[in-house]
Amino acid sequence: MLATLREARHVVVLTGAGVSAESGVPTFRDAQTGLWARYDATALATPEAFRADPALVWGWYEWRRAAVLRAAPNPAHTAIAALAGQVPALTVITQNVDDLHERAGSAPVIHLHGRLMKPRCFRCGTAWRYPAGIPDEPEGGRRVAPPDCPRCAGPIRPGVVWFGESLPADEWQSALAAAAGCDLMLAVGTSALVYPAAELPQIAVNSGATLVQINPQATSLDGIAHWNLPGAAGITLPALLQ
Ligand code: BV8
Repeated sequence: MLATLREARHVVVLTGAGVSAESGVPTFRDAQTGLWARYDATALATPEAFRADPALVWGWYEWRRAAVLRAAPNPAHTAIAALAGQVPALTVITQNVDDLHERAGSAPVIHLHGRLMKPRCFRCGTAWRYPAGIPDEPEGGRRVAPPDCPRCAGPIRPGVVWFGESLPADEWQSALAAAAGCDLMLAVGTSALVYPAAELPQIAVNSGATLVQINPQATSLDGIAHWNLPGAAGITLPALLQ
């Protein structure tokens, strides 16, 4: 496999929530904690949920934002950032909404599902900025009313792509092109359950690329990956890429 890595002209790294797990950021499908244990994350990450109870959804995102602000990039993020200097072309595609790839030095990063740190108005789309500091974690189940948009008084929403919302067209087209044009894809820490992102590994394999999966659990990618490395990303990736 290392030979493949050394010979690769264009490497794509596709990450999911598992790449941030060792940074202490909860994954989407691990048991949620506290208040959130009662909720299915996919039920909270929708525009309908936000319309129905904006304070509940905003509170959940404030809890997650606090976790991201308290987190630091882990060795997986660092190894991915270092890869940029080791291969002719590297494309980092993430399903995650945190900024840990950027804080580890990866740039640019294709964020298929938006960015937590880029809030905007739910009604008029005006960009908004979080106040400085780390929010109190409404772990105890406190609802937190979202701020009002300074322009139209609509509610501010997280800058993420919710279920039922389309992916940003430019990001998706760039991800498709990279998957179809790479000769090696590392799929790191994703359950490959969310579409259309979950289509990217198959697109890469169909285009002749080698697919390497890094995940301690089995996923639907096991059947198409050329290499399944059943380990934690923060341990497996540095060992693989050193
Ligand atoms: C859309 C932002 C058009 C919010 C997220 C087919 C085609 C198109 C759409 C669909 C389709 N089938 C179904 C759909 C609808 C839907 C969908 O996919 N539903 C799922 C539930 C079946 N898709 C959509 O709605 C998408 N929109 O297609 O637009 C459209 C428009 C209208 C109507 C229809 C279609 C939008 C999807 C984006 C949703 N937003 N995030 C937020 O973050 O709050 S997705 C969310 O799930 C996160 O981004 C997360 O990253 C992502 C995927 O999950 P994973 O990253 O894989 O995380 P997960 O917890 O599942 O797994 C973690 C993995 O890590 C595990 O395997 C674990 O073993 C592993 N792990 C743990 N620790 C480690 C580790 N690995 C390595 N090291 C470790 N230490």
